[in-house]
Amino acid sequence: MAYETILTETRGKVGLITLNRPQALNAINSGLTRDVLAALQAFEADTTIGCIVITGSEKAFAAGADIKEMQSRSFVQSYLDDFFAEWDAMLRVRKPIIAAVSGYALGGGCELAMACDFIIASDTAKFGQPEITLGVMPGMGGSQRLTRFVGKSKAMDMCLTGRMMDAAEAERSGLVSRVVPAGELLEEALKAADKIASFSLPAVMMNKEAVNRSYEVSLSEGLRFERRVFHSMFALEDQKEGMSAFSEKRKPSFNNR
Ligand code: CO8
Repeated sequence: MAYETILTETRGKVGLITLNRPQALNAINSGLTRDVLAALQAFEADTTIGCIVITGSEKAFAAGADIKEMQSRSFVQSYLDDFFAEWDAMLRVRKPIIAAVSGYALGGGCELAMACDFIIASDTAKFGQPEITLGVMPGMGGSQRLTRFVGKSKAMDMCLTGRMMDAAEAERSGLVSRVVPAGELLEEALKAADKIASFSLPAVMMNKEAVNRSYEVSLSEGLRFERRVFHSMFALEDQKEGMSAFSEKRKPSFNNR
């Protein structure tokens, strides 16, 4: 499929999506929304792919929703279209998605990164929810996900003042899983993705599902869910292979069954 606002490629078992609207610092317009969601669905359906990476440019992961496209919207249009609800499709992607963030991840850009399963940041990354400076608020999950990542105090600070958080603060606060030197960002993200893709895909997907469940349910329900999924994993050929390989002191060869 031909995309206008992103580049896609496969690197072994990893699907790579590069946001590519340099003239607008990868601002998220309707075309980019359509393209990213289609690419995610294509990688999800591709049985050779075990992990997906979304990245941007050195200067910007994405500088937010496209303000110029949004500015003349009306309430009725936004309500009837359920503006930005199409991003809910990202939650249905069951393979892991890593955000590799360099430069600005602002507004919808920060929200897109947070909708991924984890964020690897370059030391130049800057995160923020500056919607307040435009007379609005986060609309793609920022007020909810940022609060879960960094806690109420910092989330309030970011949403109410619109200030940016640098990579070191983002790592300290639990927003990103690791920070790497700018020149090594893609390599490190692809290395992590490649590692994930080398494991049993059903086991990877069940791990993702269980961690995500912890955001939605009580601890006791989450523990019950984890235990049930854990029990079911003994039906996997890959569980037999993984544990046999350990006992036999050899590398496992998973076949996603
Ligand atoms: N939308 C549209 N165009 C943008 C955006 C954007 N978010 N960000 C940058 N651009 C454009 C600029 O207009 C400029 O275009 P041009 O050359 O034609 O003037 C080009 O990208 C380069 O940008 P700058 O010249 O501004 O570059 P600087 O290096 O000087 O500054 C900044 C970089 C600080 C990132 C600056 O561009 C900036 O502040 N951008 C806006 C950041 C922002 O406010 N983002 C939040 C947007 S709102 C949002 O995301 C809400 C999401 C949820 C909404 C849901 C509603 C239901």
